[in-house]
Amino acid sequence: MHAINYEAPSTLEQAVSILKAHGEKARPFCGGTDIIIQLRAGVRRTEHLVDVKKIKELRSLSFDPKKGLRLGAAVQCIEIHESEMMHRYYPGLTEAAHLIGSLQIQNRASVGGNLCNGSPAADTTPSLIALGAKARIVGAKGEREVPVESFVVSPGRTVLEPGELLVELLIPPPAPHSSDAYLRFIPRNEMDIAVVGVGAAVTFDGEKIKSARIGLAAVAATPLVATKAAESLAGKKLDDASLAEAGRLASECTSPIDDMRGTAEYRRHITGVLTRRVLAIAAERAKKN
Ligand SMILES: Cc1cc2nc3c(=O)[nH]c(=O)nc-3n(C[C@@H](O)[C@@H](O)[C@H](O)COP(=O)(O)OP(=O)(O)OC[C@H]3O[C@@H](n4cnc5c(N)ncnc54)[C@H](O)[C@@H]3O)c2cc1C
Repeated sequence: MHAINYEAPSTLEQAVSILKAHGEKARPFCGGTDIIIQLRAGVRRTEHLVDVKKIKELRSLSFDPKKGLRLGAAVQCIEIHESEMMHRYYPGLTEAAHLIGSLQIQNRASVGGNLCNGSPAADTTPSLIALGAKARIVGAKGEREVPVESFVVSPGRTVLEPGELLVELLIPPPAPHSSDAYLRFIPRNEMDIAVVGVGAAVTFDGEKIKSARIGLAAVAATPLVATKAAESLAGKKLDDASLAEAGRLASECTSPIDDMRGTAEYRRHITGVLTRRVLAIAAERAKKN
C-alpha cells in the first residue's frame, strides 16, 4: 500500500476545508472496514484519508418523536444494536446493522460508510430506503439532502462529489401502527455478501395497510426501491393474496446478475420469497405499536 496522509479533524468546517484543499486526492472515512481493504487491494487510490469519527454532528444518534431519527454517518453498527430506542422504533434497520460482518466489524463499521461505499448489496441500505431516509450531505458549496434510494448511482459510485461528506441520515418518526423489518439470504451460515436483501416498512389503518415501502439489495446495479410492490398493498389486508402480489411485483422490478452466489433467476425467486416474509414480520410488529 502506498503512503497516505492521515488527518482527523474535530469540526465539520475543518473537514470540509481539508477535503476542498485536496479535491479528488482526498477521501473521508469512518470505520475503514471497506476503504482500508480497497486501498490495500489497489482497487481505490487516495493520497489523503480524512477520518471523520471525531466530528460531533457525525456521532449523533438521537430520536425525537416529532422529528424522527438523526443517525450520524460515523455511528458504529454496534451502537445501533446496543440502543434500546433503535430496537423499539426502528427494529428492521437495527437487525440490518447487526448482520454486518462479526461483532468486531460492527465495532468499526458505520451505516454511513455502508451507504457511501456504494455496494448494491449493502445490508443497511434497503432498510434505510424502506424507512424513507434522506442523506444530509455537506461540502464546500453548501448543503443538500438526497433520498437514500437515489444515493448510489452505479456499483461503488454515489452522488457524492469530491469534497462532499455524508453528515447524517434523517429518518422520519414511525407513524402509529407501523414498523419495519429486514431479511437477507446468504449462501452459507458465515459472514457473506447478500444474495438478496429486503427491507420493508408498513403502516396499518385498522385491519388494512395504509402504506408500505420496500427496499431491495443485491438484485440490480444499485439498491432499489420497489415502488409498485409497495403501492399494491395500500388499502388491502395483509393476507396470502396481497403478499403474493407484492412478492411478484418486487421480483419483477429487479435486474439481477448471475454470479457465484446465485443465478439471476434464483435471485428473482428469492426476492419474492423474502418480500413476502419480511412484510409479514413488519406487519406483526406494526400491529403491536
Ligand atoms: C469481514 C467483513 C464482513 C463484512 N460483512 C458485511 C455484511 O455482512 N454486510 C454488509 O453490508 N457489509 C459487510 N461488510 C462491509 C461493511 O463493513 C462496510 O460496508 C461498512 O458498513 C462500511 O462502514 P465504514 O465506516 O467501515 O466505512 P469506511 O470503510 O470508512 O468507508 C467506506 C466508503 O465510504 C466513504 N465514506 C465513509 N464515510 C463517509 C462519509 N461520512 N462521507 C462520505 N464518504 C464516506 C469512504 O471514502 C469509503 O469509500 C463487511 C466487511 C468486512 C471486512
